[in-house]
Amino acid sequence: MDLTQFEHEYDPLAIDVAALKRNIANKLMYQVGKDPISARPADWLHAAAYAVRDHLVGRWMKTTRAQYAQDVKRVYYLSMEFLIGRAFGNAVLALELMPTLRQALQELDVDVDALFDLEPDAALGNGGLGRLAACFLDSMATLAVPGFGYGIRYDYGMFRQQIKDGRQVETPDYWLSRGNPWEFPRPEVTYRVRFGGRVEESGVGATSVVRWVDTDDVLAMAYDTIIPGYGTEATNTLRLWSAKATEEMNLRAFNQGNYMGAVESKNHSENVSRVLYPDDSTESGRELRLRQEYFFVSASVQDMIHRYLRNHTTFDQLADKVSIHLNDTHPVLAIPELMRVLLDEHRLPWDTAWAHCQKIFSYTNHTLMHEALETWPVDMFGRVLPRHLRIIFDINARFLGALQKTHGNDVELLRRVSLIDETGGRRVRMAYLAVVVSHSINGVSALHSDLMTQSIFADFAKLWPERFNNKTNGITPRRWLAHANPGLAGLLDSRIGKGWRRQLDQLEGLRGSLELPGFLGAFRRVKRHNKERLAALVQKQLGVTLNCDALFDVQVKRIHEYKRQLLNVLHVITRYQRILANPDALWVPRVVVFAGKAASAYHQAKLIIRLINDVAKTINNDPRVGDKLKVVFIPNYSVSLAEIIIPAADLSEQISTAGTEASGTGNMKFALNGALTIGTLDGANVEMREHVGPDNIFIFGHTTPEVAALRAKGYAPREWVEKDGELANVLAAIRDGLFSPEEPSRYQGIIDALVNWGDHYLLLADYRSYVDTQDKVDALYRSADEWTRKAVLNVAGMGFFSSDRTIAEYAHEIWHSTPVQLPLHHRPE
Ligand code: 4GP
Repeated sequence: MDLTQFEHEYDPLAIDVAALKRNIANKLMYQVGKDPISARPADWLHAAAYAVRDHLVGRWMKTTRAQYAQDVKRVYYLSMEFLIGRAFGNAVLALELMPTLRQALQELDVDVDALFDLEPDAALGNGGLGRLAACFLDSMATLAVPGFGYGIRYDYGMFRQQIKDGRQVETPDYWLSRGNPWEFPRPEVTYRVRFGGRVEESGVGATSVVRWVDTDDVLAMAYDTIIPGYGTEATNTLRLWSAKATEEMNLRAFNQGNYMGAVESKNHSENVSRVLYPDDSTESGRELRLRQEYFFVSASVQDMIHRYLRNHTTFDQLADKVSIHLNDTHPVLAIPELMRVLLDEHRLPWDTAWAHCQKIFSYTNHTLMHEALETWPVDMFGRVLPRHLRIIFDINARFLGALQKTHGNDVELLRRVSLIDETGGRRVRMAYLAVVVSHSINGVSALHSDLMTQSIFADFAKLWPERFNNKTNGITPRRWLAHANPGLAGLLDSRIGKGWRRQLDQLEGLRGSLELPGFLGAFRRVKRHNKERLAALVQKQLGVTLNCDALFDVQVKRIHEYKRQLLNVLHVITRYQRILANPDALWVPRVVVFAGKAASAYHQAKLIIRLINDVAKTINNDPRVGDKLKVVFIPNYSVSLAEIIIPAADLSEQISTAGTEASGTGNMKFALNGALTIGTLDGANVEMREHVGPDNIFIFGHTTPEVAALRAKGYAPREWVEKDGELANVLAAIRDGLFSPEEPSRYQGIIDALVNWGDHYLLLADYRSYVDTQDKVDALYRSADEWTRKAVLNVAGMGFFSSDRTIAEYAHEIWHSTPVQLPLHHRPE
């Protein structure tokens, strides 16, 4: 291969196969400590990762130096979750190193694709919120927005999901067991994080001194990961905190021979960064979550203040140099923490500290679900963070006092907006705290941002309308197209050039290819190839053979009642019953793919997983059905699995009850990869319809106002069953144990939820419209060119949904940050 054709703008070594090969061999010997003769694939993975990482380090230092020299404003993105997935392929892509790497490894007799597959996912997140944070880091680096991601380096990420006898079984995900070549441990960057104790106050008024004493401390140690930008030398840093005990062990206990006791307190304090989701069904689990939240924001606030003070001697410019973005409410403790640091440690007056905070903080809401809005019992809060509780009470008193002045003694209003919920046990309302302080509060799609100001934050939106805004989510085209779908990426390059990776709007140019002879066929061949890739995975993991001529109908996302995987199942059963009733009709063959995890204590979601698996087993083994319908549940949904599944989809299921899905980002990934959407007018589907054109998306079901109206007039699910014989048959099949003959009543809980307990998410009300729309899907799929044309138009219309667009909006309108200027690199002659 002639590698000189790969012009490389920044890194002349990137096309030097011999140098890379030498570097990999060196890393294997001197860093991994292995002889090539005995090296296992995992050793090669590490050696290659270290060699590739070297190429990033130069860019990283250059960016950091430029950031200091230009004294840029930094954006600190605080998030409990960063669902970044694998780092290797992403780094190789950013460095445009693939051809060189491939050849170097080939010459070393190592299979590069097998190496990529060995890397564990960094599953430091659960779903959309964490994955959005990862896409944002990628876009911030690509746009050279000087940013830091701050989060927790969980020892155990999102659990590993196994399916045993159709049921979800959770096992720990010890993703670090083989070490992580992408992180730089920074033992010298360690901060003390305090818990508990009590508050002492001396003096009065402006001279009063508050001390937080007798605390129980943990150390937070930094681990840094480089976030490469694409098509730029700019990088950013993801800094994750790991808990270390303040004392390695209790020496006295050790000397007395009490070895377990000697390390007990160490283990206890280090628990704070152990797991992503502590069990929230117990008081101690909930308290651990509160401790985690404080742990990481305290370390992060200390770190950013430390960095600021390296360039400044007063706090006057703090708000010009620091933006803190709160990714949902989990990091909201950063507010009282920054107040504490400024008041208690740097002795700023309250009003000055407060004014800084109001300019520094901004907040994104990601869900309207009431149960997801965090509140903490005042008792627990006061026990764990007594100083912060005082600060929150002070903020609240000033806020309510000011409100009284402007709005009179409207007791109802004061009660509704207070930072302390006094109904039942007293609780601190974290979302309200975020809203009272932040200068910007945004939702994540046009619809969600509207609903947010009409529902959960209605009072505040009246008080401060100027603070509320929308920033529709986006996804990074690097990972979700260039990396995940090399076939489509190659086709796009040949049609519209390579610029779409940074300017996703250029996809518009595809419209001009629609009439080109051979283009639709080429597009279909790419899809076919991706379907074969997925079918091979399914064959290997589940032993189910898929027909790649079938329409691949895919729903992958967390399992949750509002996302309505169950509605999808109702359609699958409908189709099954229709096939049995009329086996010789010309069916459009379908493969229905599910994947997703249910929270471990979410009984109903786990029951849905089991039903999917039981239905799959029944249908897949029914000889009357054959290739006409197959159903698979692929275990352990993850970023790397999504990278295989999404490019293979023909149909994307985005079927949440209107008004419940804040945005969705899976919807964008599918359309970008040439799937048609079947969806409700919910979240970002609404905007997707505008961008891809209403003729190129299958919309069904009640709209948000219709949902509200239906509920208001008294929704009676039973009536919907009574008027729809097909629906009644489907429910009867579930109820009578057709899919669980060994335990016919297994799914009574599902029937109850739908028919007897009010069908909260209106599945039955949307069933008919959904099934009829699925018929339209079949009809279109029969006409291959028509289908493909619409699929292409979906790709063409997705420019708006790049996270680069989203981040550019955040940077301009919320953070007011400017990109770091990187001096141009001159290639040696
Ligand atoms: C998710 C929302 O459910 C999803 O609609 C949205 O696209 C995503 O955030 C990113 O904004 N919320 C969560 C969560 O993941 O944990 O609340």
